[in-house]
Amino acid sequence: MSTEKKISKFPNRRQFIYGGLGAGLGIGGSIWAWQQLGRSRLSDSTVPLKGETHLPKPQGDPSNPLVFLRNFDYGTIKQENGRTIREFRVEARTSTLQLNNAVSLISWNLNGQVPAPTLRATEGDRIRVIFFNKAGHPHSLHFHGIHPAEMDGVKPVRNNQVFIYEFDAEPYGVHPYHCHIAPVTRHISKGLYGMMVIDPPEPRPQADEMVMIMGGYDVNEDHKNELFAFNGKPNYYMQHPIDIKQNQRIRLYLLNMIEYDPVVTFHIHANFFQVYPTGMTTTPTQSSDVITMGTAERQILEFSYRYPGEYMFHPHQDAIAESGCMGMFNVIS
Ligand SMILES: [Cu+2]
Repeated sequence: MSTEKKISKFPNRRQFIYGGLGAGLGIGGSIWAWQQLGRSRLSDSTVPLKGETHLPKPQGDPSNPLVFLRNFDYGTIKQENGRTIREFRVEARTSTLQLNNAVSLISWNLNGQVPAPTLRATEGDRIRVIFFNKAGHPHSLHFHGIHPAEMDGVKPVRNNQVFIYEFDAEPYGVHPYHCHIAPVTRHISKGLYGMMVIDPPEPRPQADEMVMIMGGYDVNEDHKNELFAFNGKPNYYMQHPIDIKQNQRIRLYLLNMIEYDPVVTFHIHANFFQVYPTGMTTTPTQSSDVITMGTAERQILEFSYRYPGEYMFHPHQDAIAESGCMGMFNVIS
């Protein structure tokens, strides 16, 4: 099929973004105006209380980006031969993902959610991931980290088969995991990716912790992304700003899983963050308000907001931001 024919059949990036909203609203130039439409806030912000070491688990559907944001799966803890085992159960599925009012996508996912659950352990634990492929065709799970070749997750797990990935949680840091079946671009951009957080043996100081994973969607299968998102849903955090508290330390586990576009930045408004590269340090190495990340690169960023109000965050590739990778912090006094 010729490229021209494909283009004429499918809406362009701008049409994807504005989707069902655009048609009825006569959008001219202001992205701001429509972002106000349908805006609502969920009241499930989870901020640590003084003296609290373990945050309550956010309630609700983890495919809701506001729930996903602060939802960490610590697995089922078992003791075997004096070691702590963290056992995770995940299931590959194929299901429809509604990206906006007009656009949906057949996603390949874990447990029905894009991104996949955020797995969390402490360095030195043993991680056991029981992977059941019910997606209809072969997938795998490839974890970044240090492990033997047979646990590297590049071999296909066929439909209706189970594979158990087991390895030591090392090194501490923020690591992606994803399907590694060719073409990997397609398997990742359709949703089979997530984050694994490995905490250092000495825990990091208390903070309001959140996960943000940047992803892209090649909706018309032209090997380019038409839509982008933080945590799966384009523009979700513009329509549902993330409540945070004034002067509260935010710890952001940030991962870039955008295929096709090799590099993005991440920028926060009206503030600076401290950078812990790959999450592999316990002291920051630099401060900035913008950081550059290739695909699969990740960082821990820490910051707090001095003044109440609403502040955008987004890649500073503004075409990507304007195609769904945009969000807002709502700082509450
Ligand atoms: Cu796959």
